[in-house]
Amino acid sequence: MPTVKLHRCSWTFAHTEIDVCWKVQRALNDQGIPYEIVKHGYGKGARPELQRRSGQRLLPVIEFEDGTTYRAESADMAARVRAGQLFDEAAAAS
Ligand SMILES: N[C@@H](CCC(=O)N[C@@H](CS)C(=O)NCC(=O)O)C(=O)O
Repeated sequence: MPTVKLHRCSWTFAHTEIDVCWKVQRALNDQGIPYEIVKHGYGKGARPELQRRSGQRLLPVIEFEDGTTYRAESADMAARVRAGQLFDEAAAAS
């Protein structure tokens, strides 16, 4: 299975569903999808690299091995992971 990078906040209040990054991280854990964490500082002005890669500045973002990125509402991202469709290009296009 390919490895992905999970771009997420550098901190977390608690491992709860309120933490949007953790929501996606937990889905990856539960699905057994290997990932590396890339931590980002907080603040909309602090993420020029994320902006360049994904075209926007919010986290979480999943980066695939080919460098393409996936960003949606965290609940939708987690649902796609849990549905086993993370690597499904049809899901990405929908
Ligand atoms: N409703 C969005 C919220 C995304 C969001 O606010 N992400 C935070 C995670 S820390 C963020 O990037 N905040 C920094 C900012 O707004 O610049 C989701 O669930 O994905």
